[in-house]
Amino acid sequence: MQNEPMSFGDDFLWGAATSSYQIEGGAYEDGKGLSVWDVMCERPDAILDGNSGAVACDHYHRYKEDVALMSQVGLKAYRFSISWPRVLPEGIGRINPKGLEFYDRLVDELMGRNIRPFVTLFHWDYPYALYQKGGWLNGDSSNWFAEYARVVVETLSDRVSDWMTINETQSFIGLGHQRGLHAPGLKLSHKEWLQVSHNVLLAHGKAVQVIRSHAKCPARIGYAPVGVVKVPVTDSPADIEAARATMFAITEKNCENNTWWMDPVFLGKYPEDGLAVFGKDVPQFTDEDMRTISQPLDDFCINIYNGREVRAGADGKAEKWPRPPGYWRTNFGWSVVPQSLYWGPKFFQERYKLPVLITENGMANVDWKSLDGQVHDPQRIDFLQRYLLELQRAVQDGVDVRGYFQWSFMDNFEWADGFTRRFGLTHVDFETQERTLKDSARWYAEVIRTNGRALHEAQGQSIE
Ligand code: IFM
Repeated sequence: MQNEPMSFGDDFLWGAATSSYQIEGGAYEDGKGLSVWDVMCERPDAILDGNSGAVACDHYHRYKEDVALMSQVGLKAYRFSISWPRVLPEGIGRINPKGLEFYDRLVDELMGRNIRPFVTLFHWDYPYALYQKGGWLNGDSSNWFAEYARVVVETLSDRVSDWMTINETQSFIGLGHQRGLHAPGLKLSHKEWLQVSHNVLLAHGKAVQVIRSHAKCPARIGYAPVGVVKVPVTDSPADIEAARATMFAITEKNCENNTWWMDPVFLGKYPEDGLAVFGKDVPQFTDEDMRTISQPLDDFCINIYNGREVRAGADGKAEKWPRPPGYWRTNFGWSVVPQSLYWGPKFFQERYKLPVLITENGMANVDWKSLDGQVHDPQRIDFLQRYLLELQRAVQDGVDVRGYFQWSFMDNFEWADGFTRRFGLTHVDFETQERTLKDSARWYAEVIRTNGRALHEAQGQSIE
């Protein structure tokens, strides 16, 4: 008799994620202030299809229906973010009670359906009023974030115990402050965006201090950077070492690395190679700054979508594996590398030694409603199945993975790509706001119901 494959822990958190600007809409309602994304979307040519998140999925008004769908899928956890300018229209100072009430109701609705809320404080919709004061370049920006964190924590922490400070530092700084593609659309010099990165890391640390000191129930806190994952082409020790070494190296003057964003937070210091590569552009910092940034965290939260295959070259040095023509990619052009959910968690846990939560993973697909009224998305099912089997392999090999949040619970506003990229388990008709659970949502429901055992079946057949 075959042994049953080892399953995820009984308390494994099967979840899905969204973010405020991408789904809420209600951009000009109930006293919300402007965010940098509201303003960015006004710029001609900033958004691929010319749309904005002003209405998005209208979740601000339809959250009950959405939470009911989450319950139908059987989600155990739901990760969402708070819109800073909805809560503090000018970013600091005056509180908007109606904004806070929305999140209050959302949390109650989730808890009423036994779905554990995971709150992200910042997923990119920065208050425009603060941007006008210099935004993340301003020396006070970390204190502004701490003030905002305190307002949210005081309101929600009697029920919420899971917090993430900031989502994908690399993306909103790289795309928004270095390359000008995302809000606020800046193309800063290396010196300036590195100053932004330091201020953001300080903001993270100060928010952790605020959560620890103000939370009404015991808090678990994380921070959700992008995982820039390297996977070895074979299981040879040389290829594995090549992947590990490149995953934790900084060789280029850009945001696309792990350690500049993680070592300060988890190890209390900037990486030596990064200090050398960025050289004179590195901002001035003190020991006190590093102590603030490296507040102890409970979970290693990480967003992983893909990876890059690496091998040990003939001279022993790591090199990229040349991909064959026609390598598989999603509708966003992102490569499909399921092993990233094995090697990513494994390498990160080796280095940072915390339980792992996969806080985003998923794919953009070409999904529409078929004549039968259903949304058939076999590619997404295949993608998720392959990735989750790799995650399970990591668990089997002893990596302490506690949860997985699919991105995204529903189709939404994909930033500069507007509504052209559908990442959801739930199809949203953006004209009528009709929601339809996709085939992948039903499949995921079965994975959740069986705590992962359904991953081992393909079209009714065992794939063991
Ligand atoms: O939609 C984004 C999300 O806001 C951050 N992580 C990647 C997703 C897909 O691009």
